[in-house]
Amino acid sequence: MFNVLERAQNTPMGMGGGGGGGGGACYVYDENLQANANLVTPDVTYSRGIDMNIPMTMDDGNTITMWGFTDGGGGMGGGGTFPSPAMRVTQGQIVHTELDVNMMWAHTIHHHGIEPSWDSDGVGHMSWDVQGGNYTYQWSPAYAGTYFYHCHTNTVLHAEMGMYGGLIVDPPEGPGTLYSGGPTYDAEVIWAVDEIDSAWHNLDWDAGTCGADAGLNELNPDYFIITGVDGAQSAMTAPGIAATVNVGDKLLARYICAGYHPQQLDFGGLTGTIHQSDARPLPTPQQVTGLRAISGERYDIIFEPTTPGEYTISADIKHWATGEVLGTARTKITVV
Ligand SMILES: [Cu+2]
Repeated sequence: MFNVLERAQNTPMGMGGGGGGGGGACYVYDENLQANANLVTPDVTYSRGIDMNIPMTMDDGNTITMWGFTDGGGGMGGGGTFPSPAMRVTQGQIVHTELDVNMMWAHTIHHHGIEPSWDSDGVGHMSWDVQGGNYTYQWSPAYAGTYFYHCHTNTVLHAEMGMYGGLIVDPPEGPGTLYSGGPTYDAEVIWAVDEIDSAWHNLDWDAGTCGADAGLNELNPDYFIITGVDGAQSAMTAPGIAATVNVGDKLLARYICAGYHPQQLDFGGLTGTIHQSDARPLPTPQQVTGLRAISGERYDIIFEPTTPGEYTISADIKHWATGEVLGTARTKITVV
């Protein structure tokens, strides 16, 4: 274990380009990382490394540094994306997620909404923080639907920095059916709506754990994004976020509230049907023209538009206490 008091006196290390260094860390974790003792032969394996220097160019021309996971390979070699590469598995499969953290800073993977045993839950301090080594998480999704995975070390910061990716669980019927025996769809989009406070993006990986006030109780976002794309303008046309469908097509929107402040969605004149909340079917599907969500929630919404046109989907990010609209991210459904 680190000596917290001693380390708190050290000068925090700047992240710089994401390379080298270490030490000065206040985040306390068990350095005696042990292998997962309960592994069986998996049906699917994902490999994830760490990249803490992912440039994201905003519509205003500014570039923000994001953190994220790579699709295979560990260490400092780059290759990460924001959001991190999605995982897509079939209900009931046994899945291994191999996390390689070949660096001085700790990270984990928590598969949000999946219910594994404690040693595969990836919650820092509760199960292993992974640093300078690798760890294999084992999980098996019991319910089809929309999930996401994220780092759970110094979570307030690491999730805000972008360390998350989509996680889709298909029913045995495969893609095109939301859940077993449930509704079908012809096309799908992922809307992971998030806010970014660019002032946080110069902080050290353990900011807020050194006793001083790092300001992590104040999230003052200046960018509002959808699935890693600036929601000011770019998300209006980004593939996989914006969609063009025919009248009568069924478009599934997999919506993830990936930010911290509550979000108010408006479907711009379209009516959607909420079939699932947090990957569980609603007893009665709900027809809505928008919805409100809080951090970590997911909704599976199917649109079956009847009238050609362009429909702007907007997400207002509202201050958690005051309700003030801090900003809006937008995308578009075009019906032809
Ligand atoms: Cu992390």
